[in-house]
Amino acid sequence: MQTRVVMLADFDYFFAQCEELRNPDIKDKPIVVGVYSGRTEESGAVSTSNYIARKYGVKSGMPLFLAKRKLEGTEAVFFKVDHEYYDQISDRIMQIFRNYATSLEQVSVDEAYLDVTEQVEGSFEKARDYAQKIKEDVKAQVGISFSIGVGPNKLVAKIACDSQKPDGLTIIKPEETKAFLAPLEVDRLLGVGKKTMVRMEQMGIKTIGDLAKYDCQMLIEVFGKASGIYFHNAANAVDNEPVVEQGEAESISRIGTLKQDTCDLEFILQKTNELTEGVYRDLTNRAASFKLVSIYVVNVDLSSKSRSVTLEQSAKDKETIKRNIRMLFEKFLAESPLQVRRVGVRVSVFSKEEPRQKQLSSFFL
Ligand code: TTP
Ligand code: CA
Repeated sequence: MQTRVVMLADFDYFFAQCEELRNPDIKDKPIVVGVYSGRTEESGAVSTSNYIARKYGVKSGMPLFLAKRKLEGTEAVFFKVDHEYYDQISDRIMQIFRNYATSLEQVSVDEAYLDVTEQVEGSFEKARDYAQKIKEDVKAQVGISFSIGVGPNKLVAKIACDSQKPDGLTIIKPEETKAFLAPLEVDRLLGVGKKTMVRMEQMGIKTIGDLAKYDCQMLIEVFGKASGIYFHNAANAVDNEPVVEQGEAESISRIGTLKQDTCDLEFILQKTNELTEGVYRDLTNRAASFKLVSIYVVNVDLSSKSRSVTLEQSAKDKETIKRNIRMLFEKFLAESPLQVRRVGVRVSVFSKEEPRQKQLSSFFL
């Protein structure tokens, strides 16, 4: 197989940078973007903050009152999340990326993989200038900075990107991958959570280098076949996952109208559980698995919104759909004051049995 050149672009302190973009005069102040739960003026959590606020110890997920306390005496500015605006900025950047890549895989609102092998003729030397050009183009057209990691596959590109932020550009050539990964702790690998990390530590595995040397058969015995092989390959920087356009996934969805307009989570979930049954029936008929779960909401004022979550590993079961739908609605209701009229459930499907098809219909039609 030809050596690939894969990039991961990850926008810097994204929501907060978007706020800086439309309020340039506050660029030098700490900026916090939060989700306000609405219970009291102060209740809610930090979505993200700019790097100035991070210096004071502000972190994503932290309660807002704590962030306020840490920033006391500064000229900190607080914003409420505005997903619609961030999505627009994100879409504009993704469109620019399309001009630079053979395939583009958007993994979240602020992250995308680009396969640029052809464009740089497989050369990691050329990739540096190329990445720089993409950064400059986006900066000039949209005004947003981001970090880029470049590697021979998605796994290395992602860890390279994380290693230097903000405005980073980290290139790991194929011959450097193992030495680059070796000293890092195992939890830098996707799929190694707290529990796995503890288990590995008991086995004497602390770094990715330790894991790379560990007997693959033993890993299979402890973690099962799929995970054992995955950990072994990942630690050895082996990852053949292609950069796949999200649009190539076909989706299964159901939409329905609630008996009454509401903001009540459990009432909404009764409806989405019904809809999930239909989605699940189609899913099993096609023997398909999914990696993306989405909700669709039509509010009383007829405005519509959607929210999605990408799973770390593809799934096939109903419970995973329900659990993620609940999580998405919990988040959504905490952010949106409007009553809900119609709701939809969607999974994006990757079918093993059939060849991938282009998306057949637009969202929820
Ligand atoms: P991240 O890429 O994790 O963070 P970031 O872009 O703010 O900062 P950086 O990449 O420079 O470290 O997340 C992307 C966006 O997702 C972020 O701007 C806000 C949102 N987000 C949340 O809403 N809650 C969270 O807990 C996290 C981690 C992110
Ligand atoms: Ca980011």
